[in-house]
Amino acid sequence: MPKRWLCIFVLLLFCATASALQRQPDADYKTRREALGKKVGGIAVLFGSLEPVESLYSFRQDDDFYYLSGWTEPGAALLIAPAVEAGDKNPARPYIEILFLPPRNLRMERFTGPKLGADDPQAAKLTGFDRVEEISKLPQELSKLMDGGQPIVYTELPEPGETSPISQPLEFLKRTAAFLTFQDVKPSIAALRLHKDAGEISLLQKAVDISVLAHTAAMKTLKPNLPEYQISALLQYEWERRGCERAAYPSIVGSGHNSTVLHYSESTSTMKPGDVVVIDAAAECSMYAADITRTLPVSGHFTARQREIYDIVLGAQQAAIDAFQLGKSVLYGDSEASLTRIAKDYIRAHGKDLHGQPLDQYFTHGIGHYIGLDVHDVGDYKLPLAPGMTFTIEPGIYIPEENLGVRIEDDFLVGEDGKLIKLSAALPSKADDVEKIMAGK
Ligand SMILES: [Mn+2]
Repeated sequence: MPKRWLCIFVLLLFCATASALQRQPDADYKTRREALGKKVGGIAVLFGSLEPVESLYSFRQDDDFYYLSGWTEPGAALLIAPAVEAGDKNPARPYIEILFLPPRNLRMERFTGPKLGADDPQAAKLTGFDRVEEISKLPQELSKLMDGGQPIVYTELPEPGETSPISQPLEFLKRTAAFLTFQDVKPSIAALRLHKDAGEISLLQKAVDISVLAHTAAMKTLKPNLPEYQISALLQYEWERRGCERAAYPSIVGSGHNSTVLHYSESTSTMKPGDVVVIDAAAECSMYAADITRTLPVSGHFTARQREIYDIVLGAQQAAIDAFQLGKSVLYGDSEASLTRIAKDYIRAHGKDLHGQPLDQYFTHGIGHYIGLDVHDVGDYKLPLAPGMTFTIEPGIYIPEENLGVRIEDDFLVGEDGKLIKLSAALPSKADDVEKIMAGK
């Protein structure tokens, strides 16, 4: 097939699958835009991801832009200006929001599929924004809002030396509206994203549920002498056939010594009888990422030593769950409120390595991380866990000398009532239950 036709074919394939994305009601995104306007107390401008040029990688919208817009087409921008009360020097101004869309390129649309233009009479209705304009109008709309006010714009600033996708549109704005100064809006958006609304929780639950089905299929399929990549491929198949866009992160299927390598993702070894395999894999569905790990015995039964280590890891996870206190517990640190410390203390108090040394030296990462639009989601880790926050609890012990790594990872939500909810409870984690599923019982 000539390269060009292959290219069109692949793009059509992408367009056909992208429609599975489930969007929250328009009002949810608007609520977030209004909240951001209030939070920064000034004008915010955000840019979505740009269309990949000459690239067959599928387009994925920027997380922050998606969070505020639910918009999945490339090259867009948005502007939010909170309502201002009348003062000595300025008249009152209502809340303003505008979505800016790139001009349509009909030649490119033959490759990438039809796009919405700002001149479409349905544009506001289709996007849920009060107003939709062409992106060339952005500087002019900004200067209208700056009348007599502070010329500060809250936007996403790249870190010094970083060439992020944001740099390009930001440079455009700096050139065309030289009177402006810029402040970083990322921390304000991160603070909003940390607390998930009901719609986000149900999307995240769907990603978790489908990941659980994929793990269950892996448990039933695993047997000695399979290459790791066959399990990796099976997982991918299980979530894509249920409409999820992609893996939330590169799947880890690591057996034997590979089970002790935290981010092993080659999946090229053959799984040997008597070894364990760490499967850390989950789906991204409608932009939300799950994150689940199970450790399985390749032959279907844990050895006594494997089960001993397995039970310590599971016990450490349970200790962290039991220690959870609303408004007090944090994920990291050495304080008594830290769930990492609780798990570490548990591991230190239970079991030894081959030299009689405590096992906590083999727990080489933190207890977990926030999950959401990003698998390592944004948010301040110093804040105590509060309602609407979603995160993993994933202790592990990795002993290279014994070719033995065990990690057990589940996804959690702090509910409105302040109780911890295990979103991935449908996937068993007790050693006996795992062996039963593997035996087909
Ligand atoms: Mn994780």
